[in-house]
Amino acid sequence: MEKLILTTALTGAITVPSQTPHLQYTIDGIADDAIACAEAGSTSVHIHARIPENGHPSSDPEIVKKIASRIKANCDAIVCITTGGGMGMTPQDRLRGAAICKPELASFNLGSMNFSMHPVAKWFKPEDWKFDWEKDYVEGTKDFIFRNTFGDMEIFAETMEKNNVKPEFEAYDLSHLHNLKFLEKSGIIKPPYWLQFVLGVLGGLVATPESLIAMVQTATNLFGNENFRWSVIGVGYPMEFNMAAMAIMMGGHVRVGLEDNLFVKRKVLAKNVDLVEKVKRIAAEFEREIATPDEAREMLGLKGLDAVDY
Ligand code: KMH
Ligand code: ZN
Repeated sequence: MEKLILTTALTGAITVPSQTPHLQYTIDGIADDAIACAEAGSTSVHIHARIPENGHPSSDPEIVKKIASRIKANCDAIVCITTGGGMGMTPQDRLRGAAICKPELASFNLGSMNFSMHPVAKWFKPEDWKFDWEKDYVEGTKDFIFRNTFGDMEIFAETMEKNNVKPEFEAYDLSHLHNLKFLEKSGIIKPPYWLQFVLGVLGGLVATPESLIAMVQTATNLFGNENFRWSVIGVGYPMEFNMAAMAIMMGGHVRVGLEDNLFVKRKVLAKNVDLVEKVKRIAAEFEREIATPDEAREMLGLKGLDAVDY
């Protein structure tokens, strides 16, 4: 089996500071967290920006550029910049960071969906919220539609093509793979694909072995084994590690990180690096080596850090 591409998703745009003291949201905090994960063996880091003063998700390309630049100055990890952004951002807002920084990878979300975490709000008493924006933000996800229309996806595809940014396709359900097939048949996107199966979002496919096998099987049927590589994200604990263990056994790849899961064990809050170390232990038991960034660049056909614009 080929080496394991281990991606770490550091902050996302849904995890809020009150959920865990380990969520980094300053420029140096996020970048240094990424560097620590790279030093621990993470092949690729997936970054979202936050407003440094209060941790609110941000699409400010200048913040994104400062985070990506600090990471590049200190390690050779692949940087994947989000175009998923967060609640309240337009598709154009969401694209700015990737369009300006021209990273090797940027996320490309394959369909619209409900993307909610409102049940989390009931765990907090009013005085528990660290920042005044959090409660409304979390409760507001009850009515959040994560928009990725076919029109949006054409714009994402054109912008990434123009800036020589390879899409990391985020598929949250089986229909998203069929959407990618439609984009392929329309001549908008062409293989080979780097697919992230994102399982367990409230609004997407649940994170179970059956779901993962269905996603792999559907992708194989639609694109052919030779035309894609896949990685999996299990949202929440223990799903993150259940899916990781399956992917390690099946020859897939893995994403961990506080964007998707806060716990390294039941009720034990984790730093991102703790999640990386746990996946490394699981991979070691299956004798699956972790790919270096350059090995992953070779596997994914990435342009190299000399060609980015940050
Ligand atoms: N924050 C979610 C709404 C991505 O990075 O492209 C979507 C997301 C996926 O984070
Ligand atoms: Zn993301």
